[in-house]
Amino acid sequence: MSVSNAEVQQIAENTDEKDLQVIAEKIINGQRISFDEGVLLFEKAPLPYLGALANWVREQRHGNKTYFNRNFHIEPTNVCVFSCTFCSYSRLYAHREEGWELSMDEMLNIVKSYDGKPITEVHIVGGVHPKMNLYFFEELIKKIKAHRPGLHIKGFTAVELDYMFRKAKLSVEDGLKLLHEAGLDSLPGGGAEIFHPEIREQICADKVGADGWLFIHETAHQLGMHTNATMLYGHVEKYWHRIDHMERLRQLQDKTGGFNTFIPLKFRNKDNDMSYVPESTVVEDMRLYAISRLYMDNFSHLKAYWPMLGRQNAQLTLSFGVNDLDGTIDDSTKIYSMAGSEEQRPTLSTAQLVSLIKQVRREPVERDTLYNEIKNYTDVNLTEIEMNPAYN
Ligand code: V47
Ligand code: SF4
Repeated sequence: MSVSNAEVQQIAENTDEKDLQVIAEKIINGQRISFDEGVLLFEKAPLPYLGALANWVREQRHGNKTYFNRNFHIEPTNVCVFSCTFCSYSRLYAHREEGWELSMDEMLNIVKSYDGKPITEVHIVGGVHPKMNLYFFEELIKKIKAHRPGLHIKGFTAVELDYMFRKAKLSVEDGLKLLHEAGLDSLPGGGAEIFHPEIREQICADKVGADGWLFIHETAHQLGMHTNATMLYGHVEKYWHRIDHMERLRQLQDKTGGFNTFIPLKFRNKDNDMSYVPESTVVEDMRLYAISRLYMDNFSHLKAYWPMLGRQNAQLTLSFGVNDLDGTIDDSTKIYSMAGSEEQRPTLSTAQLVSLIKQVRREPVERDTLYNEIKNYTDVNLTEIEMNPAYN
């Protein structure tokens, strides 16, 4: 699996295209590639070239280590005041009887159902419900922390937060402080989609724009919270929109260093207003992951969200720059199954996730949300994991 410096050098020299040679040299010498070079990679670079370079960078940083965590999701509601055209999941407030809304107790019961299990994170994300306000979620966070203080709460996209703060007439800083003090530990990366207004107008015209999204994340970083960043790709955007998106994130990361991981999300086209748009091919997906690894040089981690890609494609990404496969999750995640993802019941046991990683000769390492290592499973055999309650 490992690619040596000499082999990468050879790939760079074997390329007929002079500009691709220059880019490869830059990457090997640890220099940053430019906006135009990023676009050129999308336009011209062959898959083996991208794979070799991205894999080399990944192995320089992380060797064979492939991270995962143990988490579960709470989706408080799919009722949403917004109407993103790619979304298969939400129901407008006017049709809320078709959607779901969990009560405080129902959400706490989900948390309690994991009592005694070695889960380290809860990921809370959902639609933007006009009646579930900032103070409702403040109370939820406090109750979760009171029940299980050690559980890391990663919750609420910048879209949900922007709406809650505006409705409560609080500044971003005051709103974030309130939730942080209640026990919110970090922010997930959702709602970023594609930052450029030309695309946002077509796919999510009515929700917070790029500047608002970036400002919320910057403010969270200033308050000492870590956050993630996503990019919804493979629909109506052009290559340069993708690089524009990555460039804005790269600049903010230079400024704050507060992003944990970059998560490209493949657009799935089932049952939404963009069903006429064909989905990207696996080759395009792998090229995208590799270019993300090469362009986002100040993001330590690149995550493939396996429920979206499917297990086998997620395994493939581990040769195209990815070093994280998200978590074991559970079967309550509806955002992707409703959009037509490979995984109708996205749940993997620890043994299954470890086995996926081992099958492609990588080292499975359980981490917490902030990438502190919890356990390296390289030398643990699968039967031991299946039989030992401490792992499950
Ligand atoms: O912002 C919605 C995406 C995101 C579709 O931070 C779709 O660890 C594809 O951000 N096809 C929310 N994607 C989920 C999210 C996330 C997921 C996993 C991990 C983390 C993290 C964050 O889901 C939305 C949107 O970009 N999404 N509909 C669709 N049809
Ligand atoms: Fe609402 Fe999020 Fe769906 Fe947009 S993507 S409609 S904000 S749930």
